[in-house]
Amino acid sequence: MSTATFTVTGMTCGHCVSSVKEEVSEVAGVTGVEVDLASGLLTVDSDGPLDEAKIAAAVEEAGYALAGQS
Ligand SMILES: [Cu+2]
Repeated sequence: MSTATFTVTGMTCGHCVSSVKEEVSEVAGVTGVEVDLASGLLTVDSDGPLDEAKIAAAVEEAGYALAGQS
């Protein structure tokens, strides 16, 4: 199990947080997702190495942008 932290831009409210959580949760291997609205931090737990491109795609699917891994 590993944990990676990313920065997401564009989230403004709790609904945004829910959308990001929902999409990122669907990425293969992801076992847990936490989003902090104030800081824009996205914390992803996974049971194997994470494909950052897939996380970025999921965040974009929700309507936001991945600013990078932190
Ligand atoms: Cu919102």
